[in-house]
Amino acid sequence: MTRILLLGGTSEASTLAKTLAEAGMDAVFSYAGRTAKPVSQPLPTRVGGFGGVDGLADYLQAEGITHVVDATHPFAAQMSTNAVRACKAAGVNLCAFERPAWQAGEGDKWVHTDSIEAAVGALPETPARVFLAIGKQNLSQFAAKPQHHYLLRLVDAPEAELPLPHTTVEIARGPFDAAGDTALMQRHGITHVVAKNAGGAGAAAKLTAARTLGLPVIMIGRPQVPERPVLGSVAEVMAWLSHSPA
Ligand code: 3Y8
Ligand code: NAP
Repeated sequence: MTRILLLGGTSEASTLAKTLAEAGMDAVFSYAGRTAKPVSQPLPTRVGGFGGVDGLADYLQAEGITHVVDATHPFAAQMSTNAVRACKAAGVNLCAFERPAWQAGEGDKWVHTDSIEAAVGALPETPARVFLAIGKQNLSQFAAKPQHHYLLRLVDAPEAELPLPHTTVEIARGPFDAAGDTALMQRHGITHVVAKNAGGAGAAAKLTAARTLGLPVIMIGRPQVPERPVLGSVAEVMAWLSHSPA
């Protein structure tokens, strides 16, 4: 009997959750608990970490999970790594449901970097006005360049003091649209955009806005995760679920 654990937190996961619910499949949706009020899902939902690889392997066993779909974000590398290890240990089927990385197009001015630290290094020395649309988990690295004014877009208002001296905080949960991001970046006189190569539509608005405004984008490449089957559409995931052994 197929029982699915859907590791969520992205628009792809939400789309898949809807299809699984409509198909009446036995599935559990999982959030990390990173935001105060995550979007509700049409599936039974659990929130919070599993307790590392062993915690996840125990969960899979205890819940009789037969299939794990890792639809977390390409930058949720720890979760994805744990899922590979735990599913191997528990003998449970695993696939990733992931959107392709963005590619620079006509008129894009991208500077490719392979880490948050390299993105900090790619910022100029002379003071600039930087749209830092990478959430709140990696802000402290940018304290190495305090001379810039940072526009921060966060899902929840920060509890602790921010590690940067000159900031404007915008509280918003995507998905975002290009017109809104263009107006936002003009209003704040943005000169540089920093983005993670998330892929997908939900975070792409700022790239379209940067192209419109002729601004450079410092693009952070995806972290490495261990090999596992990667599918690119809901239809492929549904086919995988019906063809792989329960
Ligand atoms: C908690 C669930 C859905 C999912 C929507 C997508 C789209 C909107 C765009 C910008 C970039 C960023 C950030 C972003 C986007 C979607 C998707 C996506 C980027 C929620 C959500 C959770 C999170 C966690 C949050 C991180 C942060 C990253 C903000 C819900 C809204 C910057 C990633 O405050 C924090 O601690 C935020 C943490 C991880 C990255 C970071 O390192 O800070 N996402 N985002 C999930 C959980 O608990 O398991 O609250 O409803 C989901 C979404 N965020 O169902 O429609 O699919 O990508 N999320 C990035 O791309 O760089 C914003 O502002 O332009
Ligand atoms: P991460 O760094 O890869 O994971 C850190 C730990 O958080 C994991 O080891 C796990 O804890 C827990 N965790 C992560 N995702 C989980 C999930 N879906 N369900 C249960 N536990 C989870 O993850 P992250 O980058 O902080 O991402 C956290 C959540 O935000 C994920 O749902 C992800 O899809 C979503 N998100 C992240 C980004 C991003 O830029 N990173 C963007 C959009 C959405 P244990 O080890 O205790 O199991």
